[in-house]
This record gives sequence, C-alpha cells and structure tokens, in this order.
Amino acid sequence: MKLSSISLKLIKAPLKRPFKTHLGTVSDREVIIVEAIDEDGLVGYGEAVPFTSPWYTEETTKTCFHMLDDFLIPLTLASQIGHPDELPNLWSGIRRNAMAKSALEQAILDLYAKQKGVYLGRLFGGERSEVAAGVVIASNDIEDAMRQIEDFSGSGYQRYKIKINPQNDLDFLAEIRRAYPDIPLMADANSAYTLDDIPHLQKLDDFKLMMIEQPLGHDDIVEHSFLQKQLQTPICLDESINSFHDAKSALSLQSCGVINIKMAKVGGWMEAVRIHDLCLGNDVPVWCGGMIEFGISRAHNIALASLKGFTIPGDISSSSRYWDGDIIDPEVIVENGMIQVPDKAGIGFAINEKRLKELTTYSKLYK
Ligand code: OSB
Ligand code: MG
Repeated sequence: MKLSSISLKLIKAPLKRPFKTHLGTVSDREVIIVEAIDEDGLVGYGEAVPFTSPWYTEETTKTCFHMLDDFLIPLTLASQIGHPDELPNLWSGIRRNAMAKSALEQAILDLYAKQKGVYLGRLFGGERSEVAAGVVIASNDIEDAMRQIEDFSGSGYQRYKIKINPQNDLDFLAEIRRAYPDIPLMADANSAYTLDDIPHLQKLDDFKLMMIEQPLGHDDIVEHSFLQKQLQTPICLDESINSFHDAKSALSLQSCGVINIKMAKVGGWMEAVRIHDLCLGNDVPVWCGGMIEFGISRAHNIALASLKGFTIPGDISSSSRYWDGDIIDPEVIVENGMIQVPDKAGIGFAINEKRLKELTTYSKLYK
C-alpha cells in the first residue's frame, strides 16, 4: 500500500467533570493523534490513549511518543508495506508498548480502508448497523453518581458501569438498586480487592450485576479463576487481558465469563479481532472497553463493536459525555441507547480540523 508520511499531534483538553476511581483522578486528557498520509493526500487517523502517568497501564503519553518517534515510525517508513496485515510481523522485534502500536496500526488501517473505499468495520467482518451504548460513572460521591445516572438515562444508555472499591461498594450499589431495581448495571473494581475479600465480594451477588470487572490484581489470571468459582456474578477481565495469549489463558482457566476488549491495550485491531474470534468460538461474550477517548479512538471502537461477538453494550458513550467539542464531525451521538455505525470509507467520520487545531499543543512530521 502507498504510505508517504506520518505525523504525530499531541492534543489536550479538560474533561467536563473529573473521572474518579480509587486509583486516582483524571481531570485533563492528553492523547497523541497519529496521521498516516499517502501520495494522493489521503489521511488515515489513529489515537494513542495512554495517560500522563502509569496508573492504569505502564505506558504514558511520553513513553508512547518515544516509541513512535524513535522506533515504530522510522521502521515503518523504511519498509515497503504491501498490506497492513504485515505490521505485527514488522514490529515483532519491539516488545509490548501496545498503545503506541495500536495508534499507528489504526492510522494505517484507516488509510488502507480509505484507499479501498470501504468502511473499516466491514474490512474485519463487522455487520451491525448500530451498536448499543454504555456509560461509565466514576465518582466518589453517591449523590453525584445518582445525578449522573439520572442525566444519562435521558439518552437511554443500555448499560451503566459504576466504579467501586471495598469502602463504597455496598452503599453505592444498594442506593442505585433502590432507585433503579432493573437497570443493566455492572461494577468495575480496577483491582481493588484481594482473595481475602471473598466473603465481602459474595455480598455483591445480591445486586444482580451483569458482571464485576477486574476485582483482583491487574496482572492476575490464576486467582480470578479461583474467585470465579466462589461467585455467582460473572467476572469480566480488563487489565489482565493484554494479548490473545492472555485471553486464551483466561478461557482455559475459566477465570472469567466475559472479556472486555480494549484495542489500545492489546496492541491494535488485529490482536483485538483475534481475541474476539477466540471468544466467539468459545461462546464467551465480549464488549468494547473505553479509555476516556476523543473521537478518533471512539470511531475505531464503534467499528470494532460492529463485529458479531460484541453482544454486550461497552464503554462507548457519546462525544458529549466527556467533551465540550470533539475532534470528529459529526460527533458521536447516543439516541435511545444506540449509536449509528457509519458506512463511509475508513473510520467513517470526518475530522473537525478547527477543533483538532485548537487542541494541538505540539506536532511533528516524518517523511
Ligand atoms: O478500567 O475500564 C477501565 C477508563 C480509563 C482507564 C480505565 C478504565 C476506564 C473506563 C472507561 O472505565 C471509561 C470510558 O472510556 O468511558
Ligand atoms: Mg476496567
């Protein structure tokens, strides 16, 4: 395929409201926009979504920029890529750094799909014309959390995910269930518990949760297998799933009933689709995880969630959930709990160049 230059743009914006978990608070969001450009001036877009500190994964904005700048982009521009499916092999000498790889792979795949004139989701067999939307409540104040659920329910979100920890879980879940006995509800613990908490975690079985996400260690698969046998509520793994191999291990050990696939965290589209196919073949439902992202990453997620195995509403919310002005045009809209899957070439959304420029703090071009 034709690829003539690549550019990186650092962009930054405040969140509408802080995103709070027991691990810390995110108030401002900085990401790296990757543009892959061909000789005809067609542009493919990717978004690298680590945080500015390594609280959720080991990558940060700076490590990601470094990996792209010093390794991934020079290697990619120096080789003649025939087809994007050569990329995992081309980059195999660069260990991990999944988010850096994912963003560059996204940009090249978007460009490839645009050159072919086909919607990116279609390229991977995606068939849905709309995907179900879910939203995350990340607050340390129950009244604030209740207000957010009330506000979001106007858009008809089909799944609410509440961040929990051992201090607030019973109070939060009891309050939500008192007001909303039947909403589709799940909880994300971001590794706030240990196996010593089994009796406590068993109390959560009373709240009719769709699942509990990542209760134990961020790098654990074995202990979750033990815990799952003691809980009625299905476990969903997030942090522990960084590759196809991790997913295979989790399924072999029956460590979870559901997998949250985050394209960025597993290194891109191709690894995400391999995990999807594995889960589909084993009747394990998957959903698409979020990274408090801007519109480019959101657009890639919508395309991914159009694949058959994504049967549970994920963390894909409207652009306005986080932003006063997103970088895509049109913005992502949630209506009656659904998001329309576009059918235009590539990611299917145009870029809001004016907004992108406003948010850009630094850029660099590679030829
Ligand atoms: O654990 O799923 C998580 C956001 C940032 C880091 C980790 C997580 C999240 C989310 C998704 O919960 C939030 C969203 O993108 O709407
Ligand atoms: Mg999570």
